[in-house]
Amino acid sequence: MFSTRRITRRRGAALTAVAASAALLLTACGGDGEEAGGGGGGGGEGGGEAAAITFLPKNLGNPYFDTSNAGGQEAVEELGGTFSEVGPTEASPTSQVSFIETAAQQGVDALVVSANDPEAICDALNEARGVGVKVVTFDSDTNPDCRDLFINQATAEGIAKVQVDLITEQIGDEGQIAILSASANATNQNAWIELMQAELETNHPNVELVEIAYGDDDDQRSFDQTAALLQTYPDLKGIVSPTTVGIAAAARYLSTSEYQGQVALTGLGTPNQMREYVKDGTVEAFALWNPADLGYLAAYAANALATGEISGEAGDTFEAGRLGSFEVGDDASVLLGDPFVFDAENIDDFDF
Ligand code: RAM
Repeated sequence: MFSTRRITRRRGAALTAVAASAALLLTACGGDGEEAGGGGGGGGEGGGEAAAITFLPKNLGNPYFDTSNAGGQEAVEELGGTFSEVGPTEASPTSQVSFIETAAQQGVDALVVSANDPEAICDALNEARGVGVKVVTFDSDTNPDCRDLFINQATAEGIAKVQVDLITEQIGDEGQIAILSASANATNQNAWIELMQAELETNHPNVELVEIAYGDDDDQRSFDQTAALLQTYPDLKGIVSPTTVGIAAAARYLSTSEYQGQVALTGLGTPNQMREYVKDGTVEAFALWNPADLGYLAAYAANALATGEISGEAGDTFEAGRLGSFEVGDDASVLLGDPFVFDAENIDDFDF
């Protein structure tokens, strides 16, 4: 039905187990405070010692990043390294700069960052690199010259296509749709939106994209933007939200409104946040990858860079624990896999 891979039950069970153990780790380590520990020195001098690795998500308080960072922590602990997580409360372009500077001062071996803006954190990242910190972006990239590697969750084309396939199928391939995105500068959402627009123009001439709204990966703002879209466009047939924060807030709004079941909603969500809205008929199907695997892979890549096992050149290969072996592609990026589609039939197989 969709070009993307559906996850098998077995894979589902494995994902559930991973997410459960990741959640336990997060709880055991005190979760996601504003400042979660220091990091500081140690390995990463080419001698094969495990590294001190700091994760820096777009913002704190987002279950997606709680899960990806728990995957990162799982990997760092397997490697015998030191894991830290820090981050801003707001997903704004420069809100991560001070955290990058602090991590560099502390002498961490590697930073794993999801960028709120492709350019705004580049100077800080390059200064950190100048004092020996390896920089891995994951989830949302910077410009390639500000980092050593990008860990990509799935191809941008694949992520765009699955969302267009889902929404066009759900609205009968005609009518008005809107996009509810994250922050206006987010590298990942902007790349996906550009490709979604191209796919709509080429293959869905009767579907009209009337607006791209921004909820800034903030729950209340995303909720308010959903209300505004529905009020402004009385003929709206669907909303695509390529952000886990946006789709959950939009689903919450729709589920108790007159639009439930009338206006379709899809995009990228976590099964745990979307389960009740799939069960109550607000949402038919949505997509994502496994954020825990993404964080886990990013941590293994960061460790391989920091210990000198790889330099980030195309063709470099490294082992990533339970995920197996990966190869660096041409643009210094590493690909996790394909997006998954979640619906009423499979959503209970997942716990993240
Ligand atoms: C939100 C963030 C993240 C994105 C997911 C799909 O959690 O914007 O960057 O990858 O949604």
